[in-house]
Amino acid sequence: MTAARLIAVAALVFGPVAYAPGAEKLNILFVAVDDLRPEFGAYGAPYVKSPNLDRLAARGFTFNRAYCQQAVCSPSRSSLLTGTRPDTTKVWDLVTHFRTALPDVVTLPQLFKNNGYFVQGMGKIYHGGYDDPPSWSVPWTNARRPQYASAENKAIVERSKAAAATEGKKGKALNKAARGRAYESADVPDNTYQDGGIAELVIQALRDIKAKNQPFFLAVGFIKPHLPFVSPKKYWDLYDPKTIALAPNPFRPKGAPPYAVLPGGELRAYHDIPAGHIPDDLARTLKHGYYAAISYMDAQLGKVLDEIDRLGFRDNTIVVLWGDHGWKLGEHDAWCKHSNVELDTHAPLLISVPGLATDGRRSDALVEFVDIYPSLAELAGLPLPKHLEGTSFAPVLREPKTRWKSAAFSQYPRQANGQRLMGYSMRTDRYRFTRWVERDHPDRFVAAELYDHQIDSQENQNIADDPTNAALVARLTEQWKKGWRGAAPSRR
Ligand SMILES: [Ca+2]
Repeated sequence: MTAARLIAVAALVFGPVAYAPGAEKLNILFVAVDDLRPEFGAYGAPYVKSPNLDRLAARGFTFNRAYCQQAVCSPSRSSLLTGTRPDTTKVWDLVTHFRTALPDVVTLPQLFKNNGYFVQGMGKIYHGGYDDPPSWSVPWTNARRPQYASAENKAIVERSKAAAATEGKKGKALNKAARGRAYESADVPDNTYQDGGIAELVIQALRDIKAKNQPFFLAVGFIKPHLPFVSPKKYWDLYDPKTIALAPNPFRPKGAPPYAVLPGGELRAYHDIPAGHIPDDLARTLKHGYYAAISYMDAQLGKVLDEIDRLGFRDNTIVVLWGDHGWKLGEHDAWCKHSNVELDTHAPLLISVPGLATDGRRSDALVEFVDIYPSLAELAGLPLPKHLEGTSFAPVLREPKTRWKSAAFSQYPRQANGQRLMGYSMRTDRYRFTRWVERDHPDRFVAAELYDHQIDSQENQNIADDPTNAALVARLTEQWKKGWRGAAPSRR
């Protein structure tokens, strides 16, 4: 009997063969979720129905305090996928490709491809139309679906498109103006919308991969709960709108510069959304739609996890899931992302690793999305490229209370008072400390924000200018100047 046969027989008799380092390459299922903030079951919010995210957390590991490097799609994703920070990718907006500044960078999927993996991407991985062909073994694919299913929204889109055309808008500008409502509940099957189509593509891809007998890295990008909050009615029906609580702090952080938090222009691009304060009834409908969109995406994730189990991949596949940044649902009288506040920079990160006893464990360690690249590489036993700017969090998975990073860093650019600014934000165990500087002269200080999470977890009161905090601000400024390099854990 051959060794392979012996193992197969042993597997039949004793159950799945446990992963032993070096014996077999671990597969990676890499799941990106667009605009998912850490408000669902696994993050202590049981009123959001997320049985499959919670299932992943129960079999894996939950990072309570993971931070994106810039709270908007492309900058966050470009940073995560290259393992470098926005000041290195030079991607601070939605129109720049990271290959402009980093033409030869080896991305995370590309590293796996270069090391003998079959690497495939589907759905929203890189932002919008900015694909990266060197990342994949086969061309990236997507499930194209109409954005809306309801006759009402389709009619609104047609009307706004016609109006925009008479204003002389063309091409991208025309498409941008053709928006329906910010939400939709339609009695339609899951695969009417894109994420249902993605789940079908992924299931087929996993079956095809099963036949290849090659380790795989499969990147899956779900686009909900990104705006518009469209999902089948059955997911809306999981919630009673009367029980949906509105944000407890509908005001801007007191004492913060006016540009620190903006009202959320992205939401206002949708039909019938007022420019100023969102009335309570509409706010409740929007939150209802956001939660329903999470539940819809969650059900698609469940189909993928079921297929992983059915095909016998569970015991040799790392599953990692991240939301690309946080979101404000009326907190600070604001909506969407696009800032340095905790609600925008704090994002979900779940991972299950065969062979590590991660089941249901969690950690308060400060980790950054730039750490995901070196972590997956280390867990799969691949060599770490030299260009990386994060630290593998594998030691935290082994020991959740391990002494870890002293801070996590995010940033956000702003145009204010005719000046180009960059806010560099540092989250320590207790504080969020942000310094706004001139973008073209980072040594020129403009303003500071300081929030004490021990007494102000919602960041409602900027205490940077309080004279009694002068020594604290001086100490945090010193730490801030050392930046991410100064915050790295010492690894034995
Ligand atoms: Ca996003």
